[in-house]
Amino acid sequence: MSAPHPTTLKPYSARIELHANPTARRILEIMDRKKTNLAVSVDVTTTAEALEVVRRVGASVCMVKTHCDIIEDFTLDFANELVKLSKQLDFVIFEDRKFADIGNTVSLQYSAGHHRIASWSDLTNAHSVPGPGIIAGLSSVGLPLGRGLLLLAEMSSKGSLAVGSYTEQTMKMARGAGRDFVIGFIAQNRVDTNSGEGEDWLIMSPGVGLVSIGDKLGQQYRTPREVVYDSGADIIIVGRGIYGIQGGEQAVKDEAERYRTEGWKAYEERLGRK
Ligand code: S5P
Repeated sequence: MSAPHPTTLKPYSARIELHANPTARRILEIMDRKKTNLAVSVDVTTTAEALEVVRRVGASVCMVKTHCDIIEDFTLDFANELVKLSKQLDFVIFEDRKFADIGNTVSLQYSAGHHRIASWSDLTNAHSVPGPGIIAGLSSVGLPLGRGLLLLAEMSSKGSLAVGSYTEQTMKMARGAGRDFVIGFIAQNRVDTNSGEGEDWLIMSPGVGLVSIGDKLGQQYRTPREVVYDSGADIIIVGRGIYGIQGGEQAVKDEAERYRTEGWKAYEERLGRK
């Protein structure tokens, strides 16, 4: 086993001061305050269902992840309600938009259109494939609003091309852009190798499940412990494992707590490696 990445030995609370970006600071503050490294992905197709899931899981999470383009009755009133809940229940909103175009186009996709993502989402993400202009375009909209950006350095799906030198180049692109807007990565591993003193990135990993090992469409799952302890990720992102559980309202709430407990236990265990 190689030595653990130094960032994984620091408590979330000690990493707050290493970030200037307000969204990154808020995420770490919430994680520390609520003792949770769980993000729930609310991949349902109506606003009523989405708000219901958020109300059930809100107390257990540091973040709620959305795909606003799958919600058939999306309105800005819904977004405002989500923002209200994010304040009441203390979590950050992450619109998983996976931008992937030239800077000018993504700046419009982020600020305008039906969804006006930048107006309500604290965090969003982008593929690195178009080059650094994508960061500049999104930053021109998001930075003045205090928003944050993650780059997709790796993916959880089988056969992903985001591996090896693609992942390395993505990391380099983030470093080149600076940490005022890019705050971390969607990745399966601690891709921030050779970090300098005070250089801190948030690693968020989807593809997390306690029961299932995958789906029929290439998704691959690992347990919270594998993700947080073995691979050193900071946040686990869970979708169907929580909102898809059978058994009604209480079951969803209980399952979120179960993932929160597992994720936190793995984090405490990794701190003990010192
Ligand atoms: O590599 C990735 C990146 C993301 S953001 N793999 C993923 O699965 N995701 C997202 O995480 C995906 O779009 C979905 O919203 C969530 C995983 O959902 P689950 O139901 O499989 O847990």
